[in-house]
Amino acid sequence: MFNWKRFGMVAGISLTLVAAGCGSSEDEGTESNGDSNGDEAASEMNYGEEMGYEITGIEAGAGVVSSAEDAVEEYENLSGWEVSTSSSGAMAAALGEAIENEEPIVVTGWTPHWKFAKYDLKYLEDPKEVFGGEEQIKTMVRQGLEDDKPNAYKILDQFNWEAADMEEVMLEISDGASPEEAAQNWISNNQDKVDAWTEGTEEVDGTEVELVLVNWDSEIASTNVVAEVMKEQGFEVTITPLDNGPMWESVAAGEADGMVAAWLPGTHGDQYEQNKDKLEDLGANLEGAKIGLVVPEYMDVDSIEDLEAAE
Ligand code: PBE
Repeated sequence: MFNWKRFGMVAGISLTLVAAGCGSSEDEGTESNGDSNGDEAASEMNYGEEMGYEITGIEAGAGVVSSAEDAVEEYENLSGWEVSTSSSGAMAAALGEAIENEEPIVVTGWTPHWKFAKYDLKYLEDPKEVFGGEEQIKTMVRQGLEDDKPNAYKILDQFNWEAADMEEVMLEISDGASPEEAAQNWISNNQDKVDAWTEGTEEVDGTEVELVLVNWDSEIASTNVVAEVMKEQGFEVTITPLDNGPMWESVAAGEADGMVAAWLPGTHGDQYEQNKDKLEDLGANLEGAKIGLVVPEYMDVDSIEDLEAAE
């Protein structure tokens, strides 16, 4: 089957690349004025101006975007900066383009993510701790799921893996595999882990389960792995993509059965507070997650405080 969605995406990215290519020839002209050589030129460069004082964000509802907006408020040197919003895919494309042209870029980033395996990147230090510390990714289900669909509940409860596992799936998807395909490959190479998730459950005959997610690369990986495992157990699984707020609300309202995409305590702290009384927290499915501002290694900045305010 021809994959129109992917074709559209690739075509979109190539067009953007062409556009970026045109833009950067002008920039190069400016840069090659004077004796620009290596490090000296880099430290003299005002990265902020070159980036239009823009932090390249992702979906508007993402926690990392609100934290970036808080950072703009809290750090004096970010006065005049803005956080642009688009999508995780557009952010990744912008990052790839900037790296190809060795241009500066600041993105809202997170771990686990395939970008760290593909590119040399670093988190900017965050002395004011606006982005918080290490986080867990937790599983949340609707109230009543345990009684209605005990086997689905138990698999979701027992789902638990490591950052390296998630990264493996994400990387394969970013290299072009479909989420289902990447999930199935991971499952067949990690049958021991999967067996622990289905332990003590019985197969079912077409019981419907609806999982919700936001189309963040990390959650596409985890949700598809859980869905494929459930399908192997006889469930009919639907995955519904939503924005962050609606993802939480749909589980709290009992419209969806569950999600494996709750980043806590910081990133989704507000959504958790608003919905916690109406959903069931099944605990962490992954430890050691993190969010922050991420830049290419070649940029001569180490801390958020090294960025320059807009004049
Ligand atoms: N993320 C990925 C999400 C949570 C998972 C870090 C982009 C967010 O910022 O809300």
